[in-house]
Amino acid sequence: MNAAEPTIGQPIIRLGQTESTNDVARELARAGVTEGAVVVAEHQTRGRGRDGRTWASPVGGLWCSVVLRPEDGTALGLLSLAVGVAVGEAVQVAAGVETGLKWPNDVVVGDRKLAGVLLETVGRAVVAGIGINVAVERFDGDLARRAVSLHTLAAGPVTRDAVLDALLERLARWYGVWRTDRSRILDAWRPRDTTAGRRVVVRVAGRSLEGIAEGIDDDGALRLRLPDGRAERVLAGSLESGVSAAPGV
Ligand code: BT5
Repeated sequence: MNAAEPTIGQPIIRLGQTESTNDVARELARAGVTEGAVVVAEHQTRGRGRDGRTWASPVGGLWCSVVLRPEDGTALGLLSLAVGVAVGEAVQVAAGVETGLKWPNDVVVGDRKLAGVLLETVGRAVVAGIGINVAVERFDGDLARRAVSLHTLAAGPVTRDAVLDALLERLARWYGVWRTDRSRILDAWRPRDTTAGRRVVVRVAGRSLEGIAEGIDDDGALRLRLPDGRAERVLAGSLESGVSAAPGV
């Protein structure tokens, strides 16, 4: 660790079952817990994604939330990209598995989702919720073909603690980068981008936009080329799955 890096992982609060580690971390943040506090649960009964979506959180996954207290509350879009990069690197360090990123911060292997990130603000604090399918034995419904668990990809055994250790170390590093030199986040994110050049459908504020993804802007917004040739910048939204290669790509 160097001087620019904050400490992430003190304290670590370990729970058996809880509704959502983000809710517990939000309460702790409101109560004044120090930056770097982490909540981890074995199982969440109401795990959530963005925009009220459900996050399946059975035993075997790493479900955790980290309290951050950034001095500067702007550029949270880039912070969320930085967390995605940290998750990808942690998975590589702990399990030797290469991952890609799907804007804004799904961590994917091929077209399957391995991990997700949910950033929420609580006053001036930020709670970064991270879900990684480490050893999830079974996914129900749609997820059976859209999600993937690390234990099926890694060459050897992978434990939740090994992934957590690597994650906290990588988060400290990338949070430090976010505080000091944001352009490096873009340099790390862009080579992992799995959607650049592909035809995508983006859900944004209740409507669907279709176009060709053209990577991300310097502030982390998605650049989309619409069918009529116009360029659109999408600051917050989500890519629907089922992206396909664009003609000629
Ligand atoms: C996310 O939302 O990807 C953010 C997920 C954050 C989960 C963590 S776990 C710890 C902390 N506590 C919480 O309550 N949440 C955080 P979003 O981009 O909206 O993606 C949600 C979509 O991912 C769902 O609609 C499903 O299609 C898919 N999904 C749900 N559970 C999944 C799983 N376990 N693995 C892969 N995909 C999943």
